[in-house]
Amino acid sequence: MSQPYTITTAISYPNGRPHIGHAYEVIATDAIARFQRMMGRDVFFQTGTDEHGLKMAQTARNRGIEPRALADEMSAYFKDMNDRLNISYDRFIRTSEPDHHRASQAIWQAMEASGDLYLGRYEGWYSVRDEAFYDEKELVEGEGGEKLSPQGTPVEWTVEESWFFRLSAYQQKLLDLYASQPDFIQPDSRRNEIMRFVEGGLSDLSVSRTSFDWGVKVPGADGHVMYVWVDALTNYLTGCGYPDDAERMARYWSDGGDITHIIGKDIVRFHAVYWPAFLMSAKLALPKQIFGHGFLLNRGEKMSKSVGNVADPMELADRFGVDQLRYFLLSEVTFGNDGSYSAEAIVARSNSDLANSFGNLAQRTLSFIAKNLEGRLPQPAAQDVDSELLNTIAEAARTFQSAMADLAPSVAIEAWMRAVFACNAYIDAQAPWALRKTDPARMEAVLATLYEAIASLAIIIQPIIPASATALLDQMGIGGEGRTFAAIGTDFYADLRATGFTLSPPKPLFPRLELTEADA
Ligand code: ME8
Repeated sequence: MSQPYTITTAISYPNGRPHIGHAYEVIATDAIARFQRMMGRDVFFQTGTDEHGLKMAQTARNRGIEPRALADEMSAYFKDMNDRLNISYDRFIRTSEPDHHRASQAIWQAMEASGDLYLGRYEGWYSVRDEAFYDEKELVEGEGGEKLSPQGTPVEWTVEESWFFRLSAYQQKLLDLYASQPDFIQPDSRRNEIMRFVEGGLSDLSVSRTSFDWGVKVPGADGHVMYVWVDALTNYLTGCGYPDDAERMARYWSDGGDITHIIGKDIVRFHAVYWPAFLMSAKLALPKQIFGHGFLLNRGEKMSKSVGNVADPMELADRFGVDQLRYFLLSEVTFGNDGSYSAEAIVARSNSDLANSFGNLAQRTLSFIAKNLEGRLPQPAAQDVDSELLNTIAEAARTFQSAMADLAPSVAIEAWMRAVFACNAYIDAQAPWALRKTDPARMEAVLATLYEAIASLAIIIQPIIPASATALLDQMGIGGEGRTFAAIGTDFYADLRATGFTLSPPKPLFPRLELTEADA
């Protein structure tokens, strides 16, 4: 059986509609999941919505509706966004689902059995916006002298009876984990931040609330609901079958398993400190890696509702195309760093790479074959220049694979783009249209090289622009079993030539995008 690979996004708060930051995270994770499936892995990819907590309860109250109604309404937008963006999730989890409540109560009981939970009284600062507790020493001063969280959000003084998790007992175990598994937190800048935080000492964590009831009930403690992050983090286990499906757990959540959490930089502390501590306490396997990606900025500015510069990913997809948006986000932003988006940048990137370079290469080659060979597929008769081009593409395929395995999609795309350029240089140098009269046999060999080259480029780029790559491979007659990295560099369309497949005049894949006044 193929090797399992578990990958997740953060689950989003459905207190409003999804924004482009949410879209970015699922698109990046989807590209990695699709890539791993191409590598033959048995992928479990989960995303979803984080529906409990004070933030949801307050937003619902302000709208005069029940939290569940808010969650139902907004979660649907997140699911629709995923489907529209061609996200190949295996499960879209909602933390209000019964199996998730069951998993959260089970991990609670496991932590209790380890002696790590005790009843006490919380007195301290809480940020509803971040759903986070902060130590006095972490707070910063706002412009009006008010206290703010390190993320710049308002904090309120909170006093209530609460269960506590003995986080302080895990300081050394966490430091040992970071030392023995240097890739546990990536990129390195995030790892250093977390190590400094843990070295500074850990206070026990308040893990239940009594002032509201929108959450998972604490087993055996009437009036207490779990702190939203306890249940939120547990979503990863729920999808892997915890606590009832031992077989599924053994596959997707076991010691030494390949488990990756893709999250944004603002929530690395929850994933890299609290989460492994909870798992150690409950005697469960740890993930292999926490990757904290950067933030997307609107023309370099932080997005905020009050500024009114929060982009709706569905609008961008409708306006520019799903694959254009996916390609832009993954090529433009180095994964791990912050990045900026604007209509101009999306249009420029899509036109230069997809329309003018790759699309045009495919379009002019395939129309030429359809017209001049009456759709018959060209017969290879390779010369050195032809093999050189195909070697360049095979090399790009290898670079693409290692970059994707390292969670570096922009590096992978760059390698692909260099191969596209090499093809365009080849077509200009070989000028098949000029050979039509002078040397038809050589013309055919050149077209055969290009056919293989273009199909290979389409195969490579599938995880990034799945719909367009599929459409191109369909037009070219390359079947599902030929769409693997292993096929690249072999004469994988020999069978297709033998079947007498006829190529129809190709449909353009990437229209040239234009800016309108509305984009300014
Ligand atoms: O944090 N650019 O939910 P969330 C890129 N429910 N990524 C961004 C972003 C931006 N401008 N803004 C937010 C939560 N994100 C919790 C997670 S996981 C067990 C619970 C990312 O809706 C953010 O970093 O506030 C996070 O990874 C994800 O979007 C959901 O954010």
